[in-house]
This record gives sequence, C-alpha cells and structure tokens, in this order.
Amino acid sequence: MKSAVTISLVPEANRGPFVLHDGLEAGCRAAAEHGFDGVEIFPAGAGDVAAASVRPLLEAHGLGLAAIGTGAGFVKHGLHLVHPDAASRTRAREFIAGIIDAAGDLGAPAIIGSMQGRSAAEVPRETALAMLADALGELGRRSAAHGQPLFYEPLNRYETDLFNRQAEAASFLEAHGLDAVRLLCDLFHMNIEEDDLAGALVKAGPRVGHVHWADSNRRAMGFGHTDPEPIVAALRAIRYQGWLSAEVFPWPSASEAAARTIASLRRHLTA
Ligand code: LER
Ligand code: MN
Repeated sequence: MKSAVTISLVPEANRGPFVLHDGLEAGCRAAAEHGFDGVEIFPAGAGDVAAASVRPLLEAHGLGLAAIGTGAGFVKHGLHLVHPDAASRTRAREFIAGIIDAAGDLGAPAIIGSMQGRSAAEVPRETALAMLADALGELGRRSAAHGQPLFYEPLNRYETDLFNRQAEAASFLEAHGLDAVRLLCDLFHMNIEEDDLAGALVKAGPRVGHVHWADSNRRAMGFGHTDPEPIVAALRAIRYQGWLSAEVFPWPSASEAAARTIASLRRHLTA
C-alpha cells in the first residue's frame, strides 16, 4: 500500500477536505518533504492537470500520482451526472471525460464522487440510477482505453442518495456489468454509513480500488476515533495494493495534518 496526500487547486474548495491548498508546486514539495509516496490532485478542470506541466513536478519530487478528482465540476459549475437538465448532464460527462484523459496521460485514474449527484423531484432515484449506470459505462470504457480503472465513491447520506454503502454500490456495479469501475472507499463516509468498516472492506474485496484515509471527523487519521488497525488488517486480507490517500481537513494546519497522516501510516503499515 502507498501513501498519498491531497492537493486542491480549486479556490472554491478552500474550506474543503484537502490537505494542501497552495498550488501544485508547493503541494508536491510539501508532500515529498513529509515522505508521501504520491499525491492526489483536485483540479479546477482538465487544463490544470496537463501532463506537460504535472509530470515534471512529480518527477522532480519523486512522487507518484494516486488519482485525480472531478468534483470541481460540481463545486464550480453545479454539474452532475443525474442533473434534471440534460445539457448539464452532458457537460458533466464532458468535464469528467476531460479529466479521465488528462489522468490517463499521466498513468492515473479519475474519481467520481460529488459528480454522481443525487435524485430530485424531476429525477426519481430509479431514474437517477439508470443515468448513473449509463454514465459509468461510458466513462469506464474511456478509462479502460487508458488502461485505468474509474473510481466510483459512495458518499454519506448528506451528500447523495444514490449509494451510501460499499456493498450496495458493489452489487449495482456487478448487476450492470461495470467491470471497469472500482470502489473508492472513503473512511469518513464509511464511518457514517457502515456498521463495520473492516467488514465492508473485506466484503468489497477486489472491487476496492482506492481508499480515502480519513478519521471519523474527517481530520487526519489519529485526530478522531476510528481504529485504523482492523482497517489495515482488512486491506491486507484482501491484498489491497493501492493508495491510502489523505482526503482530510488541513486541521490544525496543513503541515500537522500531513505529519499526523504519515505517522498513522508508518505505525500501521510497518507493524
Ligand atoms: C470526495 O472524495 C468526497 O469524499 C466527497 O465528500 C466530496 O467532498
Ligand atoms: Mn472522498
């Protein structure tokens, strides 16, 4: 398993759960100084993550790229995949497709979290799920063309009513033959929704594609009440080889959140 820390390039998300907010160059420098293996980037759009500008920074700092988020399409533009307005749904797909291509050029996968959206009076949940399946099919094929999976992230009930729990999302992916799509298991959302975090990870097994390494209160692991030990044991049991990426608030500061994250990973991964 590899360690990553999040870098947001989106001013509208400066109160969001991302550790580093001072640009890509400073973010990569800080990530390397703290000893992370890689970074996860939350860009304003595909233009922020062109390979020509990102690759030299990653190389200069000896970092891998864990994944690229697409949530700015929602945060900045109000787009999502089950929007009542068809043109907004199309723009949402285009926004994500641009990031899948940019990430693919960098050998990394893209994440669909906030961009899944939620049902509405005009789009009941069943209709929204059909839209989601169709979008994940198209975008999953696009990711696969880059040799990458696409990460779908169940969110807590306050952010979506599509899927809140890993097992339900896994059954949905299975039922629709969405083999290119893997689960992003965010321990913060799971702490709200699952009865047993480790059990949910074991059950999701090979569908687990990425992990957001966050404590119960969305602070760095160690600042809340989640016990990482059974979680790491579960990830080892399913032979998870991917990233543990700190998508947490920069509390009490970015530097302390990064340091606490690295300390938690060193303690539990080397034990
Ligand atoms: C995105 O990874 C996520 O977890 C959502 O809660 C949006 O912030
Ligand atoms: Mn997350």
